Amino acid sequence: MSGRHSQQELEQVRQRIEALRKLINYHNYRYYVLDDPEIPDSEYDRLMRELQALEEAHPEFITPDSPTQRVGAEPLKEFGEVRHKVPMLSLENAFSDEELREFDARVHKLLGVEAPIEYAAEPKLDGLAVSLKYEHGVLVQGATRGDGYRGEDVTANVRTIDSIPLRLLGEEWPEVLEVRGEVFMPKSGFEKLNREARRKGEKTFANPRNAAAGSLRQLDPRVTASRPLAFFAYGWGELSVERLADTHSASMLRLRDFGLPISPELKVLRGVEACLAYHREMQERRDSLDYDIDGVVFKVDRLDWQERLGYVSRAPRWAIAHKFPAEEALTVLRDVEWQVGRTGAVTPVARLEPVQVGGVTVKSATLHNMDEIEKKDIRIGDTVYVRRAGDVIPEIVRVLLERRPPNARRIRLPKKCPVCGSDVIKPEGEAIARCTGGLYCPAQRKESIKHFASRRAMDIEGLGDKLVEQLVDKGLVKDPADLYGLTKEQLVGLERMGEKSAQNLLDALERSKETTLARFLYAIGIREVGEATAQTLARHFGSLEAIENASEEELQQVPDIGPVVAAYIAGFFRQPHNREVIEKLRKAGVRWPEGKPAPRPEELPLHGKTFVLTGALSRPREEIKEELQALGARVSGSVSKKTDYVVVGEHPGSKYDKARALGITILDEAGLRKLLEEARGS
Ligand code: I6G
Repeated sequence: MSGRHSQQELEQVRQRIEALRKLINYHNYRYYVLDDPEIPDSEYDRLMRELQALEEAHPEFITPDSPTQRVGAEPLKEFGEVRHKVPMLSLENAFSDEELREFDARVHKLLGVEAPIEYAAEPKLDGLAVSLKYEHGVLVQGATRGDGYRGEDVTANVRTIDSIPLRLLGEEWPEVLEVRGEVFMPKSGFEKLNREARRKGEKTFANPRNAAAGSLRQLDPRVTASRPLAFFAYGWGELSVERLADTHSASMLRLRDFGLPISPELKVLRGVEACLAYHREMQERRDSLDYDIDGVVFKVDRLDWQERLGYVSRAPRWAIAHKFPAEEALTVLRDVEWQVGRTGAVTPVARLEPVQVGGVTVKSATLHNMDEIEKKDIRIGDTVYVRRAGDVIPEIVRVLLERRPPNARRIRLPKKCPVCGSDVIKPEGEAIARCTGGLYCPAQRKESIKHFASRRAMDIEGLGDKLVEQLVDKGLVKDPADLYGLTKEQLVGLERMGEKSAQNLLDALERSKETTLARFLYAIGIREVGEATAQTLARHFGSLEAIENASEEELQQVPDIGPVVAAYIAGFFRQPHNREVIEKLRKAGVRWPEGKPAPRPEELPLHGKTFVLTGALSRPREEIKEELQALGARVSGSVSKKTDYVVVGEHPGSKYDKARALGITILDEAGLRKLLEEARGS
């Protein structure tokens, strides 16, 4: 007997702990490596909680490779040094089709082979190369590439990356296995991280690569754990066996069987023309991938041939990175204009000498805010590098100082709002400057009315941006409630507005009065209250009155609402002006069912449905994803037999082919719109 527990009971606990760890590791593999989860998140969380509870009661059974032990280490003073037994080399680059053909010709010549060569191909991720060392199947060390011979010991940090297994699956792995690959930040995670940082007035990252590097090189692993990092293996270093397989591609599949994520785009191609076609395909699909890539890597697939080819200086002769042409261009910054948004944010927009960037003419670019302008030392008249990445707004990367003309002008934040003349303020420590005009400012008024009328808010059909601008400019509408007082006579006097369209608009206004609390909360434009937060608020409180009267502490009890958002909500309802507009709206007949809590997750119309988005879509992916998630759907990055719908834009890639092969329902954008409308019951 040992204390309160008999030996037999302890053995049972130990066995259950062991079984739970195995189960959790297996489900991690299904989720991160195969992207084909077998169980819902709630069930996974339940297994984790059970393991945590058992380990808390029996700390003697905790091992470092337990899935509960990802974040444990205390902050470091500095990183230790790791010597790479097998150097982490770099790759030679090809910048054109011609250079790739030359590489292939060289391989043929050195090997003395005439038949087409088989190459393993995969995208080159724009992340950070790392080495992960496993001994007896347990992760014992993580290191950066450093100078190729010595890197930094980032073990505590790589342990926090959920897709990196702490213990390998199965029993087939070699005793020592050093895996090499790329740590990166998915674009969706990067956007979310920056959105949060902006909301808190904190520093944002310039791009996913910087965000990944900044997150991995943190002395406090808890910070790394809070960042959405991911990992794909691309090769190996030290091995206690001679080989994992006879080819590179088969070796990669073995790594995948051990539980390590590899690129889903890995392919074996025969001959250089197939490689060039793959390069073109990946370039077309580049924007639709959830991670940044800057080219593709080709490796001679046969390992015996790799050995014969060997190395030159610091790069293998059997591999090459075929880079994409830069999506950056030089142009001149002609002027800066200031735009005023719905919440009064005064944002600088660069007016540029038109320039072609990656096949698109760019005339303007975002300058983000004054801090960015100062950090990059941008002046009017400067020659600047403009970057266009995917469907994001082009941005100015840096200035070519040697071309600065003597009359270059400093950019100054206007003291007065360019639209209404109210003071512009930039609170200490915040990056964003704001017009203090509130709804007195026509720009804020226009934007808040456009938002109020938009499809996902009050859904007032026929009230487009141009019409809102006319209504505000003519003084017919000062706040959203004024919309419901418009008369046919007033409308018919407007540009491009006949009797019929005026009547249609009045009918649409009438229809919009019947709404839901969540839509109404979203429509009134409280800062940081998007669709999802509005739904959570509505579900939690059930009535507008309860939200209006909630204290900041009570608001913080709602899932996902922190102190900043709680302060915005409470502040909004403290403003007499806002309460008056709400009262006016209610008097005009705007109504919603109250008292009833909104649906629970399992009652949402798309609960349990998995969607995959592919190809170039007409709206930002993040926006579509949020709409789907607000209706209860899951959005996944890859197609499997568990996928219910694949939404296809232009130039879809292999996900489309896979969906067709698996007989999964395929939707174009119109089909998606219809499905969303049906789900919303609108
Ligand atoms: O930096 C790299 C990125 C991707 C690589 C690499 C890779 O394969 C997909 N492969 C090797 C062999 C090396 N660096 C040295």
